[in-house]
Amino acid sequence: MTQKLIDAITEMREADALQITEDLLDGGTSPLDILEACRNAMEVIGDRFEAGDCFVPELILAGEMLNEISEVIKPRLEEAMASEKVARVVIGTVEGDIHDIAKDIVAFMLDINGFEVTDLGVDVPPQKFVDAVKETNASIVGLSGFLTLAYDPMKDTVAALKNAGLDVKIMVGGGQIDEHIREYTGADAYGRDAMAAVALARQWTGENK
Ligand code: B12
Repeated sequence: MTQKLIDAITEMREADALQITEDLLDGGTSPLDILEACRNAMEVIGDRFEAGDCFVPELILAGEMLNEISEVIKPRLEEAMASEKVARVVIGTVEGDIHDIAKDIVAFMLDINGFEVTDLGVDVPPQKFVDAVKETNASIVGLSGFLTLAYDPMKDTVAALKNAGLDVKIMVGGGQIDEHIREYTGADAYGRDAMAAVALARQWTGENK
């Protein structure tokens, strides 16, 4: 059923993708299945990009389509999920890195699962994370990064948060990040995907819904 949506996204048919999303929701398809279809579509586009079969404008358009689809499904997901916020999370893509499609999905999933999310955007310097944690009193920080060049800014951000004496749990994730890199950065945990981020946040807040 969701194959039509995957096709519309990968064929860059923006209006169709939105219409199909509405139709799927009206037909009873779960918003989570729609998110999974978006992830599959992004995988196809990522493979094409790496094979030289599509280019930067397509990647940017795909990112915009995913944002629009997220906006359409968000109200439906919120209806089904808890509305009371359980804890505060600060998230961002670390300094030097502008990949935000995946970070947006993680922020979105945390949000609809009851976490109050402050999204600092992309290319975020360490001090900005420190300031945001102080301002929001967040107990969890999520660092996203896709570039090899993001490892050091991630490490610097973890160090800045620790040096500021803040009592936060830090999770890292993104394309190239794994347990090895987590250890290098000094973060508390690595999450493979948005559901892992939600599971970690729940574990850290004692929330086991
Ligand atoms: C889309 C894309 C872009 C887009 C980004 C658009 C956007 N708005 O984000 C654009 C075109 C802008 C771009 C630019 C560049 N890119 Co690029 N890009 C990609 C691509 C194709 C897909 C990444 C993506 O969004 N995947 C979709 C997401 C949804 O998939 P996902 O990873 O499964 O998502 C989950 C996890 O990542 C996890 N997660 C993510 N963050 C977090 C955080 C936490 C806390 C947790 C727990 C989990 C978590 O949860 C997500 C949701 O489930 C990848 C290749 C690839 N296949 O990964 C290259 C790739 C990441 N890019 C790459 C490069 C080199 C660049 C450029 C330097 C290219 C250039 N020469 O200009 C620039 C970087 C500029 C910069 N300073 O950042 C390289 C990185 C190589 C490296 N080792 O450093 C890659 C791997 C391509 C390649 N093979 O060469 N890119």
